[in-house]
Amino acid sequence: MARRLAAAGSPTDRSVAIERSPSPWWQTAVVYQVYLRSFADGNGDGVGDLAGLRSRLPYLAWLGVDALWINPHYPSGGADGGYDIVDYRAVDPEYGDVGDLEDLVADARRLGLRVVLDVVPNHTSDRHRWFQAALADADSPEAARYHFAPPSDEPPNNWQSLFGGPAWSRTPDGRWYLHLFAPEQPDLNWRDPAVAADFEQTLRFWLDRGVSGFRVDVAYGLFKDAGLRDNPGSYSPTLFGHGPEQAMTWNQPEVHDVWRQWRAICDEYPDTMLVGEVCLADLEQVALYSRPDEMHQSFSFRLLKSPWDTAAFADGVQSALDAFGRVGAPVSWVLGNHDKDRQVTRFGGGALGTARARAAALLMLALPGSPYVYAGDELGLPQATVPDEVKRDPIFFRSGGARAGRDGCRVPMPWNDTPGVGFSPEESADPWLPVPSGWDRYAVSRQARDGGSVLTLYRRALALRAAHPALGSGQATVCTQDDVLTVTCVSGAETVRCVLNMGSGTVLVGSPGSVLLASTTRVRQSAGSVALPADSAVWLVES
Ligand code: TEU
Ligand code: CA
Repeated sequence: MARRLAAAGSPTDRSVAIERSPSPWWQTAVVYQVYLRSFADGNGDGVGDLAGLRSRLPYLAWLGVDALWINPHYPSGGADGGYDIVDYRAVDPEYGDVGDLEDLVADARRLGLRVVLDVVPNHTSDRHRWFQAALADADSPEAARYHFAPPSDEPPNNWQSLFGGPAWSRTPDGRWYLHLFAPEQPDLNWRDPAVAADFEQTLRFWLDRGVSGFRVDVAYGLFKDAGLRDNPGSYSPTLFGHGPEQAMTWNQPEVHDVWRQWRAICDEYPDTMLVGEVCLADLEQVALYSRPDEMHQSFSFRLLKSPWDTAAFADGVQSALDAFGRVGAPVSWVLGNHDKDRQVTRFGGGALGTARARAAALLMLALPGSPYVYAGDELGLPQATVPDEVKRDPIFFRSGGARAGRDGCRVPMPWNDTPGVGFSPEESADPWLPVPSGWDRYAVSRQARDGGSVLTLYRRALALRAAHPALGSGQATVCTQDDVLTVTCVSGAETVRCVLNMGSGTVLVGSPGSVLLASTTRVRQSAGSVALPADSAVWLVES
């Protein structure tokens, strides 16, 4: 009942409702994103798997996160890191089987961790039995579940694939079919009711196995303009996502009914949730996907896509608080994921990038809502250099090498300082992507015993976040002064300020209360003020 109350009213009503009854877990959950292929290899074939992940669950509990989201674990054609799914109700044999997933969920639960799966409803693999049947027979019911057009010289419209090139390819018999991503990822036609019916079965299949919900891939897609008309403009990677230039391809109003249906299904399973990947430029539009009867959350990618700039960060925080506040949904904060260069590298690399990533982590973990931590960000991993010969990302290939692709944030996790960094058992096959040399310096085993490591900072921050309601579930106010961004978080009698110095010199913060946590050891507190060096952040508590 708490959710209904929480969702119904204004942001103010919501806080009243939360105080009346314990809030649903997902409103403030710290969710750890596991890139399964690169997390931990249990059986020594060089590929991360469910057994490996299961063996590392105690690490996640020790770290202090609340839930994990696992990137696609399904049998896949392997064209896009698992996002080309062949069978939605199975586990890729490389990763284990359905029993392993059930065991993972059970172990996780015992450790107080929830498991969220990835689901990919916009497109299937070209090897999916539906697409195979559609290729074999243009008049089959399966053909109606995709977007086919009869043979002709030109593709049906001007749409472009997000991975480069036209969004239309030809079948062996000359028909066109639509793929907004790789040609191996044909788009489903959600105007065919058989598609929705099948996904309902998929959701129930996994919910019946105890998972706590789904991260929904390309949730802004699914429906296309009914007439498949030309887009008014071509896609330019605008700062925050797609806009009106792509009006025919994305964000069709019909898609919201799908989320209402999925929400109704989740409502039958207590304590489950949906988080949507909605890559639209307009955050107000993104938030509409998390109205009270739709998905519980939709990612706010503003901070992920902001440069190290005070105004951009302040706007990233404030606009998300405003947009999601208006619909009564928590903000899901994202600083890193499997599609984007690592923070340390984005923010300048080396010691500078690391200092900034540490400071950004304190900002994100202070904010009210549900932060997502991408595996390896808690180790301060930089973007890895992956040699072209071993790259896997279709973005690299389809751009003819012009775009580096996403492999550099998908290399194996370093667990210890042995030569193989403990990703696989000893004497195993080579890992599927090479471990960069020197990666052992980031290993969990080293950082866990280093009081100054990024890992120790995350662990302390998560423990404090759990202990202080102002952190993660307060009312937040944002203000900037020159290059200093301050977020004041209030819960009951407690106030915690997160002060982030994005400028190039030390600043003095007045009437600070006391330092709860700082992103650097170079913070100095004296009577009445705190000296905060460039590229650092601090949590200050007043009570
Ligand atoms: O990404 C969807 C998406 O919109 C992409 O444009 C994303 O922003 C891009 O990869 C950034 O470079 C999702 C998944 O997160 C991604 O890994 C998949 O490749 C994609 O869907 C297709 O399923
Ligand atoms: Ca393996």
